[in-house]
Amino acid sequence: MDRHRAACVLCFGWVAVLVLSTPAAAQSVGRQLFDDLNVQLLYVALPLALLVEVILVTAVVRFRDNDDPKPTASDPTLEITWTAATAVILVFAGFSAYVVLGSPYISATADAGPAVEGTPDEATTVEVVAYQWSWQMHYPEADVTTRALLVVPNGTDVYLRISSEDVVHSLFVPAFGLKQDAFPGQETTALARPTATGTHRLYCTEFCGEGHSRMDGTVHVVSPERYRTWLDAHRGQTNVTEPPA
Ligand SMILES: [Cu+2]
Repeated sequence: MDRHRAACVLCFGWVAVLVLSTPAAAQSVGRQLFDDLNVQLLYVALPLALLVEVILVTAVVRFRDNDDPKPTASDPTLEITWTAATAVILVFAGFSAYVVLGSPYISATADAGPAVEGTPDEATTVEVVAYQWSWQMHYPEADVTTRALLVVPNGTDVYLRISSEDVVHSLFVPAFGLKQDAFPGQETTALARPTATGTHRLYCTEFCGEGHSRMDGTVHVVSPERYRTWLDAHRGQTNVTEPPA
């Protein structure tokens, strides 16, 4: 009966972990990569954790009144098995992570450039300047400058060129799984490809002074048509805070 109950608890725990670990729907290609990796690693980690717990509990229960413990005997087969199994698991975890880290949507570098070089219409470039304590986004193609407002077209590569005017800041858009530091006098880059329209928050995630907690903003993912209309409506303007209609 006790064994039955333990099995029930284990099954329930398994389901609870799976349900609780299911993240909100990803809003960008990069975030989807992170979420998928998380699930893959979870499927490996969960059975392992359960196996270890079962062995532990079994050993504790079964040998709780053992007055005559025997020294551990060598068992080459068992040792080779667990070493090989561990190696396979580590290679799997390393390979999965490497594939994700190699994606330009996770680690865009200066040379990654707009992902679709030569076809600028398909990549939106936004120059993001962080300062104490807000964000300035500049859209070079229409000379639009916004304050704490990032408007991006859905389904398009958005190439961010990030820098800072004063101290170190960091741009964080959780819905995109995007986080990139902003340094004074140096440019960092990030690439995002939104996969759904919607409104999200962006934050500074590097403590940068007394106004740090106010250093947030909004991200509007809109259809390419609405994006175009919004951009044209504000051509040449600065300090735009009005989101697309
Ligand atoms: Cu900051």
